[in-house]
This record gives sequence, C-alpha cells and structure tokens, in this order.
Amino acid sequence: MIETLLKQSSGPLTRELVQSPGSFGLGNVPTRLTPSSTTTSICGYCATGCQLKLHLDEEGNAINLSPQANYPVNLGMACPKGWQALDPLTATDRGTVPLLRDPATGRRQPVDWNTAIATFTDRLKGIQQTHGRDAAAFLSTGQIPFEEMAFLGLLWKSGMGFLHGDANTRQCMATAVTAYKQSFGFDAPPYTYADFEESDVIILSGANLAIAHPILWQRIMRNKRSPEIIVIDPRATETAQAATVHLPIKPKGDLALYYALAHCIIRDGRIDYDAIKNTEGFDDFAAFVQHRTPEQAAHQTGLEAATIEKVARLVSEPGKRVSWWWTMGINQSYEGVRAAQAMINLALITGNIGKPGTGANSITGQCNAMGSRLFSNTTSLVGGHDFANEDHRNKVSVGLGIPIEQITSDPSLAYDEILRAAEDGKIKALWVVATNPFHSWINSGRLSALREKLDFLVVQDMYHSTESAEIADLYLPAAGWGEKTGCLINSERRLAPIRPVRKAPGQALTDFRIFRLLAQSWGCGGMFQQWTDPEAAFKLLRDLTQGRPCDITGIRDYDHLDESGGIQWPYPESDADPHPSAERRLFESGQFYHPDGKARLLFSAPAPLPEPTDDEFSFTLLTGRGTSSQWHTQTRTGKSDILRKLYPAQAYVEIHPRDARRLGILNNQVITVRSRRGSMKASAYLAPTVQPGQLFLPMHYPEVNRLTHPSFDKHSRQPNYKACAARLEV
Ligand SMILES: Nc1nc2c(c(=O)[nH]1)N[C@H]1C(S)=C(S)[C@@H](COP(=O)(O)OP(=O)(O)OC[C@H]3O[C@@H](n4cnc5c(=O)[nH]c(N)nc54)[C@H](O)[C@@H]3O)O[C@H]1N2
Ligand SMILES: Nc1nc2c(c(=O)[nH]1)N[C@H]1C(S)=C(S)[C@@H](COP(=O)(O)OP(=O)(O)OC[C@H]3O[C@@H](n4cnc5c(=O)[nH]c(N)nc54)[C@H](O)[C@@H]3O)O[C@H]1N2
Ligand code: SF4
Ligand SMILES: [Mo]
Repeated sequence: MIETLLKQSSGPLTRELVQSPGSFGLGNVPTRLTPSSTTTSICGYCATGCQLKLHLDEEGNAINLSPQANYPVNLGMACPKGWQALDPLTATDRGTVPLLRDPATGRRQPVDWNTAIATFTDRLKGIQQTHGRDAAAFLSTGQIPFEEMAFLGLLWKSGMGFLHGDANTRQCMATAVTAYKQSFGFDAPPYTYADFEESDVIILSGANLAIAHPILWQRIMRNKRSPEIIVIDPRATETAQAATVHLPIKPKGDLALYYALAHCIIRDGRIDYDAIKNTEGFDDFAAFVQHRTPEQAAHQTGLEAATIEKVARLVSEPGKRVSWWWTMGINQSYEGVRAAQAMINLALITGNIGKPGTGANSITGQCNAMGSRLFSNTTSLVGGHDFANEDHRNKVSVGLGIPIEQITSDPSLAYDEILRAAEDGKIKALWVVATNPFHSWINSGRLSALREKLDFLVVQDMYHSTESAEIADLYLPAAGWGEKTGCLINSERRLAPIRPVRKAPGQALTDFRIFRLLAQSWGCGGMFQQWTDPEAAFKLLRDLTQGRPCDITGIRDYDHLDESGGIQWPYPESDADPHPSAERRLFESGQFYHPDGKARLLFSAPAPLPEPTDDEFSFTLLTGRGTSSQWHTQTRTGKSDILRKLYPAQAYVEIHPRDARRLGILNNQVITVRSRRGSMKASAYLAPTVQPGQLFLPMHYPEVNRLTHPSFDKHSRQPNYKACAARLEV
C-alpha cells in the first residue's frame, strides 16, 4: 500500500520517506540482527527499566521474549506486562494510515502522509499567523525515547516558533522534579536500586510497589539485612500487607506525620550534626516543628501519638541505614512538593543521604519519565538546562546549531493552564503525542466542552481507537515500543536503548520520523539536518549535557550502553568511571547542586483538603493502579488476551464491608459512584483493604476521571488525583 502511495507522490516529502536511513519508520525492518538471533531492549512500560531478551526469527522479527538474566536492574525477572510486551503490537486497532476528519460528514477518512503532513502544517501555520505563538500547545509523554522527546520540544519551540508544551509527566513526576530542584538545586533522584537491598529501614510512602513496580518489590525481597519495611498508605495494599509496619494514614495526612517525626527526632537529638552542616535552614525548620507534636498530628494523620513516636525512633536509629521512597500517594497532591520535601528533610537531618541503603528517593512512573524530565524542552531547557539562564541558552544554541533568537527564555504554561487556555479559546490547537488525556486528565468530563472550543486537535498514537484519537481532527499513526530505537532513562538514572524487533504496521511511522517530516514541511528541516536518526540525535544531546549534573559525555554510543548493562548518569567524559556498570549514587561528598553546595530544608504548614467530605459526599475517593497487569488507559495492556484475563473488564470500586453493610450493598453489585463533577457505574468489591469512609477506584477505567477534583499543587501544578469527596448510590 505504501509503495503505491510513494509511486503516486513525489517531491521532498517522498524522498524523505523513501530515504529513511536506519532501522525505524517506514519499512523499518529490524537491523543489526543475525538470523535466528536475540537482541535486547528495555521494557516500554514502567520506569523500573527491566531489560528483555527478544528471540528473533530469520527475518529479525521477535517471536518471543524472556527477561534478561544478567541485567543489573531486573536480574532475570519481569512482571506480566513485560512478559507480554509484544502482544499490543499486533492489535487490530493499530493505526496503519493517517486519518483526517471530513468537516462535511464529521467522519475520519484515511489520507496519505503527504496530505496529513501538509494539513498539519497549513492548519498550524494559519493559527500561528492569525493568533500568535501562544495559540497552540503540545501535550506529550514519558513513554517515548528521549531523542524523540527532545526532537518534539525543539521542533515545536525553536523550529515552529510556538511557546507552550507540556507532558503527562506533569500528572506524575512534576512534584518530585520541583521538590528536588528546590531542595538539591537540580532534579536528581539520588539512589541506585542496590539501595533497596542495602537498607535497614525502608519507608515506602504512597508507593504500592508490589503492584506498580513489582520488580523493585522483588529487589526489596532480596535484602538480606532483615529490614524494617514501613508502608505509609491509607489502604492496606499488597505492599502494606507484606510490610513490617503499615501506617494507615488519613489521606493527605503525610505532611503532619513527617513534621511530627522531625519534631521527635530533633527533640531527642537523634540528628546527624555533620550532615546538617551541608544544609541551609535547619534552625528555622527546628523552630517550625517545635510545636508539631505527635499528639497534635494524631488528628490529621489518624495515627496514635505512640505509633508516631515509635516510627520516629525506627527512622533515626543511629548506625542504621534508612531510605525514604515515595510515588504517587505523595506526588499527586495539592501539597505534594512540601510532602516530598518533608521526607527529604528527614533524610537530610538524619544523615541518610549519599550512603548505601539511604536516600530521599522518588520512584518514577513511566519508562522514560526521567528522560522527559531532562530532555523534553518543556519545563527545563533541553539537556538539564534553564530557559531563563542566558548562558544555558547560548550553550544550547551553539551545541545544536539553533539561532539564539529561536531559543525562548519564556516559560511554557503548565498542563492545566494549557487546558484552561483552550477552554477560554486562547489556545486553538493541541498536538497530543503518546498520551491519552481524554481518559487520564483530572476532571475529564470538562474536556468534551474543551474539544468543542478547539479548532484543531492532532493525536499521534499507536492506536486510532484511544479516547483522544477518536475525537481528533487529524490522527497520525505511530510506531511503538518494539518497532523503533532510542534511549530510555529509568528511575535510578540508568540510560539504555530500546531496539526495533518488529515492523510497524501499514504506514505507521516512528515519532522520530514524523517529526522529521513535519520539520521539513514547516520549512525548518535545516535546523534538524543532523537529526538523521535517533542515535545521531543521542550524540548531539549527549554532548549538550557537558558540565551539567546529568553529564553523560562519557557514553560512546548505544553499543556502549548495551555492553555496560546501561549506564547511570552522571557519566562525564572527564571523569569516566572505568566500570560504567558500577552502581552510582549521588551526594556521596555531601555537596548538593545549589551554588553554596548546601541542600535546602523547605517546609510550610499543612493546608486543609481542597474538597473535604461532608453530609452529601461522605466518602473520600482514592484512585491509583489496580493490578500489575493493567497499564494506565489500557490502550496497550488491554490488547493482550493474557493480561486481560488477569483483571476485571468492568470498573470496580473497593468499599469497606462495614460501609457496604450499612448501605445494603452486596459484593459485585453494580452501583453508582458520584462526585460533584460526575458519576460512573462500578461493581462493588467489598474489601477491608480500604478504610471505612474511603473508596478506591483503579484509574484504568475511562470514567474514573470524571469524578476527580481539579486541584493542583501550587509549586508543581501536579493534579491532586488521590483525594476527593464522593458518595455511593444504590
Ligand atoms: N501495573 C502498573 N504499573 C504501573 C503503572 C500502571 O498503570 N500499571 N503506572 C506507572 C506510573 S506512570 C506510575 S506514576 C506509577 C505509580 O505507582 P504508585 O504511586 O505506587 O501507584 P498508585 O496506585 O497511583 O498510588 C500509590 C498509593 O498511594 C496511596 N495513597 C493515596 N493517597 C495517599 C496519601 O494521601 N498518602 C499516602 N502516603 N498514600 C496515598 C494509594 O492508596 C496507592 O496505594 O506506577 C507505574 N507502574
Ligand atoms: N485518577 C487518576 N488519574 C491518573 C492517575 C491516577 O493515579 N489517578 N495517574 C496519572 C499518571 S501518574 C500518569 S503517568 C497518567 C498516564 O496517562 P496517559 O499518558 O494518558 O496514559 P497511557 O495509557 O499511558 O497513554 C499513553 C498513550 O501513548 C500511546 N503510545 C504508546 N507508545 C507510543 C509511541 O511510541 N508513540 C506514540 N505516538 N504513542 C504511543 C498509547 O497507545 C497511549 O494511548 O495518568 C494520570 N492519571
Ligand atoms: S516491572 Fe516495569 S519495566 Fe519491569 S517488566 Fe514490569 S512493566 Fe516492564
Ligand atoms: Mo505516572
């Protein structure tokens, strides 16, 4: 089909399509493979970053896979999603051809790539000319290689001259990013996974590892030091049930708890005086927590004062290695930044940072959220730089050959601000790449009105059937994991490549190739002349990191990464460790990234819940991951027969049996869950894993975000997905 298409068309676009170098995009038959061989690739789901070994047929197509035994991350293990990673590639709703909505019929019609690319360019140029550079935005992801992300961010801002773009990492990691930047002076999760095994006390807060990061949970199981495992979670999750201590905290009681812990630790002098010398603000922090006693915290946390005292002793035991870990129970909050920093403070004042088995450690969500954080050119200038810093802009200009006047110093709107501007009619077009906001964004019911306001919605996805793709004006079919190459960065800052092992279906192209076509059509192809393939882009971006905390100039190429079992940043050329595979943790010298080398102790008083329960909506609704076999909006995991068998097809809501009895609700009864914003049907799942007065809905069902409350952390603008008021209707 594509051959016919190419024969029919001519011109530079066709040449670009035909001449695609390397092993991606059109006709992307896997390369670098010998017949009946194997190759390796990092799993494309979560940020654990397991390496998979792919078994190939004579043509280089993957026929099967197994987890890599000698990879330092997963050590021969994989979770169900990893094992079934090939299944979603052959789904029948894969996009095989671009689709353009016909205004006359309102239906999407197949078009060739030339038409699709020309439509994109014409429509967006028109909007830019009439309404300016503020009138369109992209929304992207933490699930494509960072070469592609950097390409998108640079193409949009420097090539096409727009200003606004953000990624779904706002839904996920913005809080950790902001917390680290403010506290350490750079977005730098300090740990290495070996810390799970070398810790004496492991605190997991708002992190359900057994479900969301099963292989990291396995790493904890390998800890031979009989660690104390303290899980802080309102729910008795699988992780909490396996812990030595479960603190069933009231939703969003975290700040009060950590401040009370700091109170006890400082009161009892169980602090590390040498470590405190490397911090700024200790006296103010000590004064701030002086009256924040465990007794006071009891009400806000729902925990007894004696329990808080006991935990304070556990986490400040002299000579013990204590590590603090958190995920979405902390990040997705209206005061997540301060909650994350409250944990960072506890690690800092007890000297639990920069040593084996310690750290204030944010666990990342998506396979390349860490790459997005450094390279997507959204909140940070590409390569871990600052838009506001003139030296940084000059460096990027010289390094990438982009005229300095085409590197803006202006910040982009954040995700929620972009959507609000669209609702207000100020943003006329959205380009959605590898994310599904019409399912995953908070208070999603509001988005249908927003769709009406948009002049032009482009969705670039593997599937034409996602909630977002189905309502797009223009749909661009993308190749996915397994069909392309590029580099991912996992939670512990480890870079490693993915490899093409299948041919993308029909005319689907890699995101990299789509960006090349768009650059050419827009007229800024010259700016990306050197971006011939992902590995060439990798080298440009690598060189750009020189002198930054995330300096990776010592990495030669993808093969170097493969040979080394991945390499953690920093890995500067000037100081290249002769053992690239050595586990690297940050801050061993006690020096942080602020100009004075000191970490900041930051804090503020806990604020009330944005939407507390009341007589009308008397339940607190929590949302999150359901099972280890479901991924987000199910566009990929929902295509695997095996994975689908591992979870209920219909939405379910977890209810405490006592509440169910009170309301006369039976197990499996279909009921309505309602908030002030919307409602959904769900089958009742009676389980004492949620506390009385609380409900839990897995985020994987499209209706869930009709209920969530649009409140945001004021520092990070991350949505507060995890606590709003709801009620049940029978
Ligand atoms: N199987 C599977 N794995 C995944 C994903 C997936 O979709 N499916 N997604 C990946 C991504 S992108 C991410 S970001 C991670 C998320 O990984 P996690 O953050 O571990 O998962 P969640 O279930 O969203 O939230 C964790 C826990 O926070 C708790 N929580 C809610 N409110 C509070 C609170 O106020 N305080 C505290 N302390 N805890 C609270 C919830 O009860 C929940 O058990 O998972 C990654 N891994
Ligand atoms: N209520 C509630 N909502 C939540 C959360 C919660 O805990 N509770 N968690 C939030 C979090 S942490 C996250 S990370 C978000 C995730 O939210 P989304 O990013 O919206 O979820 P995904 O289903 O991962 O969407 C990724 C999309 O990219 C497509 N895709 C995959 N690979 C490629 C590729 O290589 N190229 C292209 N072009 N497309 C590709 C997939 O088909 C899919 O449609 O959800 C957030 N929403
Ligand atoms: S734990 Fe994460 S990276 Fe590992 S196999 Fe499962 S989804 Fe993939
Ligand atoms: Mo996430």
